[in-house]
Amino acid sequence: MAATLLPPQFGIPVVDVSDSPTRTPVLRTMRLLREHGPAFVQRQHGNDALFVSSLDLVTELSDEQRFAKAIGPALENVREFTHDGLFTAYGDEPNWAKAHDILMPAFALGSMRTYHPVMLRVARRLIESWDRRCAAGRPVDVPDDMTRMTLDTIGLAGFGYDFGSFERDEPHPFVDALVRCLHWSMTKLSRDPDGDHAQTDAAFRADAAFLASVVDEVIAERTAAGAPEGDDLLGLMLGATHPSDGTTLDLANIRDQVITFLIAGHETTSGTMSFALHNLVKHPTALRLVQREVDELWGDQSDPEPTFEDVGRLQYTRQVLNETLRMFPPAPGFSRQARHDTVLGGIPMRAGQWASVVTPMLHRDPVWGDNPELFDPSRFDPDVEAARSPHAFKPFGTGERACIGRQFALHEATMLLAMLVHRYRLLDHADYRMQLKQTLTIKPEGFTLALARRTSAD
Ligand code: MNH
Repeated sequence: MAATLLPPQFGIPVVDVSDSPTRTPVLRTMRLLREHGPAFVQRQHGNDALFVSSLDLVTELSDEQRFAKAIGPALENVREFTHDGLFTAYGDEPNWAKAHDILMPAFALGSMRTYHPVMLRVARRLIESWDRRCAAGRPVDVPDDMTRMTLDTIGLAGFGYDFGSFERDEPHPFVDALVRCLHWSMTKLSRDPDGDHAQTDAAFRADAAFLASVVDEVIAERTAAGAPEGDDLLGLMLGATHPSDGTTLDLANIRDQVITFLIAGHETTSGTMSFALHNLVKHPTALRLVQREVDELWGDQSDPEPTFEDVGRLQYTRQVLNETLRMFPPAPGFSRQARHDTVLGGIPMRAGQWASVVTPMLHRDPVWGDNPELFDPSRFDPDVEAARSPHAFKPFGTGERACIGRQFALHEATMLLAMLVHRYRLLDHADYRMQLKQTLTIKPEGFTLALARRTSAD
């Protein structure tokens, strides 16, 4: 059934979607914003959510004096299995500031130097696996392999734990359980409140318990090895004291942080890589430009050894990733709540009331010009970017609760994308048509590529 338009509140359209279930809520919200935007209230089984998309409204919401991160209904559900871990902690929960202060140094740009060798090692696992596929003339499943790569990377770089995903035919069971937990968090939002959900909830609790058990194994492996030191995330969590009060994180919170980082550290980066490869195979001119950039660095070496500094030189490759994050932000929204009674673009808001930014629509605001559906990495030429409002591009959220792992993700993705483009001809053998899969984050479902090794003539 179609969504029902109700009388507006404060001039804002109200749309009831209770009777129009969908597997991709973000596409429905995008469609409703195109029709009724830049702000509308979506009502579902009596619960209202204010969605916004314009640069003006997002600029207001980004004002940290007036607004703060909100744990909206979707994150409340994720909180069921990550509690007060960094991503789902309320701003005033003591563990947020504590963990933030302890872990920040691990995410400064300089720390990427430490992670670089591990990221390279995992990138090579992916390449070995793709070489075998390539030799066998079999296509690769892009999102599955990107998930293998990013999970192994955060496991090894953050926690010294090897998921060994490329030695498995199926995804690591952690990934399956995680995807089901995220799916539960999303579908719980549109549930019929009168239905019986006992079985679904029991299955969710079993999955959440399994995630916790994997994490306990990760921690046990480290503590069994003796002194829990080390300058990776887990070492910091177990050993580092808070810079001002000298306390450490407690074990229950460490478990929540590890789950948080294993999730946040791989789902979105994997989606970014998959969408980026999609954009490149669909846009040969951009692909050529990436090839030119990597060839300038690595020539026709068959196994280049990308250095930390090389990754910083991959300016155009980075622009391809930014443009990909504009069109397909894998975390397609975030929520903000009023710190005190205020007015948002004419909409009165009470203290604590929240609004959700629909990032893919912000990224199609008129500030992006007349052809927002056009993939065009030159939008991120440094001078073009400098002339644009910083609030027009928010794939990593905003303010003090913005993504802590941004540099980590971009270093990992830039290096891998460059290595893949350098090594392979990417063949869109199935003429892939974009089919979004949403679990909370989004990915291109069923995207496969055929591969051939590049020769110097390509
Ligand atoms: Mn990440 C917060 C997107 C990669 C760890 N991340 C956020 C937010 C967005 C986001 C959006 C803010 C959500 C909100 O306001 O409610 N993250 C991304 C994207 C990528 C990404 C698009 C990849 C591309 N994130 C990573 C990686 C890590 C990570 C990699 C860890 C290694 N992210 C986090 C954590 C938070 C976060 C932790 C919560 C930070 C906080 O609230 O203090």
